[in-house]
Amino acid sequence: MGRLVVISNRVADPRKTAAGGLAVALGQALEASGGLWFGWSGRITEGGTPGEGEVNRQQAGPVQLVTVDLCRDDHDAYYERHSNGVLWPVFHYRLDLADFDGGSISGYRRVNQLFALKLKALLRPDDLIWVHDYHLIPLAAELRAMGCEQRMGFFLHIPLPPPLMLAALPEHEWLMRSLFAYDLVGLQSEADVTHFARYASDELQARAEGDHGWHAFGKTLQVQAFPIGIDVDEFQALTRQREAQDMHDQLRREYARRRLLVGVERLDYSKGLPQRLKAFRTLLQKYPENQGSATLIQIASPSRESVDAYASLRAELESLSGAINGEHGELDWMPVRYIHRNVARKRLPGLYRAAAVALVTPLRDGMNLVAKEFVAAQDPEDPGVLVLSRFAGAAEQLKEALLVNPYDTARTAEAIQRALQMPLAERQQRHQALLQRIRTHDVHWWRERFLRALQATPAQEKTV
Ligand code: ADQ
Repeated sequence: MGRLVVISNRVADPRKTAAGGLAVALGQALEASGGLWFGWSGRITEGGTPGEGEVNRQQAGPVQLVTVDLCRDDHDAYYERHSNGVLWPVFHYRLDLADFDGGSISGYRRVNQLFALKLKALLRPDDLIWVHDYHLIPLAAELRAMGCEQRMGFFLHIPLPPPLMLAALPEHEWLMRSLFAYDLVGLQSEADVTHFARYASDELQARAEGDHGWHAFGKTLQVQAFPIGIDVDEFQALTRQREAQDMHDQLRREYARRRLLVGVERLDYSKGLPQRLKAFRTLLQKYPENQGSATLIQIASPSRESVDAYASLRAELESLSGAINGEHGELDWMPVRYIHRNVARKRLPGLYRAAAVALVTPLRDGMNLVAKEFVAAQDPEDPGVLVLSRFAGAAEQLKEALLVNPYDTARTAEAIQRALQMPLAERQQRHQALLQRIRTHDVHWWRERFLRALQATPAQEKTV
């Protein structure tokens, strides 16, 4: 294999312990090939010139980290207004939250061009290029326009919506056509692949070719589902470490006679947090045996706070959790512990393992790694139960979870009650099956399968 070049909006140093499973998994692949990781530095320069940015280089073992600073205008237009203000909501089926007027296709394109220009100077002819996520969809098209002929693959971490919804984007044809500059496009689920197929044939008049190919604009693009996984071994090792054990023991002591439920995510409207709190409130109302016992620890770390929809979601959650505690709380017990902060990655497995039930109930999610981490962290002798939204990509794989429609408050509450009451033998059985699935389809399987498929794409004319 040639050198691997990974491009993503943010670049992580794979050697840092705080790095998540994905950074570690990509880091390993980069290390093996002496690779390059390229992206935004996270720095915003005030008063810089749009379309220009300083390049920073750092060596992390055998991996070269190269990042570009963005000026304030570029950052706001590309990252905040277009990627997070328009693409994120539309791809998550939330047309009502997309700020179409605030979007900036020109800023989005300008930064992709800037990245392409800076990256091109570093590329070798036999590099294998792997671009990540919705911020960088047109990157390959920009590189091709500059004459780059390397094999290029793209992985979309978020869902791909149905054609009708995609067409809400004013530039949907341009955006989807730009995917054909890649050799391989990876999506999270079969549902996403179906959406691509319908869009490609109906809107782009693409013709199916072979098992996964789509022919249009004089070239063939391979499109396949590569459901992302976690590093199960790494996560289980984390579960055995002191920080996680201390967290677990402390919670088990504190909740010795109570039942613990847990939710962990970034505070994001795609994660279904208000709906989850409402289902939890219904659980307390409808099944009074949970009064004084069932406690929901909801961690929602700050995210994208400058986008309006996130600020109002935060206010809604604060008011809902306050209302539930006001209605149901007792002098010595509060039903909701809502925490608007990050939890150290090393403590997370302890929190998962102490919980009887995990509530992973997004309204829409590309995959959802928290669901898989929860399964990995359980004690197989006495495992907790996963309540999972059918709208998470993970639901295609994790069939043994209790699948719910998070918009259906009463039935979600019913499923939570069922989870709380599930007999040990059933919990063990379900957990064993789930663990098997996340083990077989872990992050290494995902990465290797993608890279093998990318290398196997047919050589062809590279311009689009
Ligand atoms: P996210 O939307 O960020 O990822 P997710 O898949 O759940 O969602 O991954 C989040 C990661 O961050 C997990 O490893 C989790 O442990 C950690 N995390 C989340 N909240 C945290 C908190 N409050 N404190 C500490 N750690 C926290 C996007 C897509 C997903 C897709 C992933 C990977 O939206 O659908 O699964 O990319 O492709």
